[in-house]
Amino acid sequence: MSTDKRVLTVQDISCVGQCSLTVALPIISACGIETAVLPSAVLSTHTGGFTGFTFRDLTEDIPGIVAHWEKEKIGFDAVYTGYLGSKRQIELVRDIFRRVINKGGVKIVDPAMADNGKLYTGFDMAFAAEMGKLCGDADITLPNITEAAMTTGYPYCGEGYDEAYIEGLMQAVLALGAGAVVLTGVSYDPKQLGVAVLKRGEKKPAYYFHERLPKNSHGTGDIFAAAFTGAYVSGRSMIEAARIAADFTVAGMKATIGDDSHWYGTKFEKVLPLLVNELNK
Ligand code: PXL
Repeated sequence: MSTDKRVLTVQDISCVGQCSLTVALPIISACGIETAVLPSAVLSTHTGGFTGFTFRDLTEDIPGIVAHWEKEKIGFDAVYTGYLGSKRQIELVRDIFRRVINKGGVKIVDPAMADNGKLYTGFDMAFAAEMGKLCGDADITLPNITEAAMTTGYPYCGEGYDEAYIEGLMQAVLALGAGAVVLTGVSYDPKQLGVAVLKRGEKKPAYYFHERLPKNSHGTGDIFAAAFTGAYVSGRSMIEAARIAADFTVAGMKATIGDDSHWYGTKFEKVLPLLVNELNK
């Protein structure tokens, strides 16, 4: 029997915008992993800055797709979910977790719905609460600070926080039921930004910090989550996968800074060889 891993990723396809599936498919594939997709919606662009985008909801296609996979005995070693369009889609993803994951398979949930204290266009707090349930089903969930606060009801306090706040926030995510939390966008020093990893049963998170760049770019959460999934499924530990994914994301941001016409995305394609080389070490 093959020992190669197969990952399913469930999220929208934004035709233009370097996010969600147009990021996950190339990045996880570059990690040498077979990547199956379940597009939850088709949008002409992402919703972060474009106006007038189209949105075709594919919710009604999901049950038939999953039933077919079950009939064909198709299973996955990991399911990684990102942006989802509705509460109903979240329910269907929870059902996917119960039906098509191989024994020992991993559930990775990026609750891609908010940043900088604000929900993305089209979401409300009822959606955030439903996303909290999906995070609770996950073996590993990858929120930023805003998403962690909104899915748990923990207070959001912007930039002025300390280690006790971050550790309390991470414990609140674990209390949803998740096996581990990988929190992005953590900073205790204006020059550095990083990731904190806390597993159920542990008191203190492990941290990985990298330089903070002067400008953010769009889609970095999706790039980080896809690279984390690729590295973790390739056999790296959580903190190693977080380091590899963070370094890759920063390299993509560096390739983007300076091109103001590229406000809508991050040029991760330019730095894919770095990720491949790192995983081949
Ligand atoms: O990058 C997250 C994301 C994914 N999908 C869609 C989005 C966004 C963020 O804005 O709009 C459709």
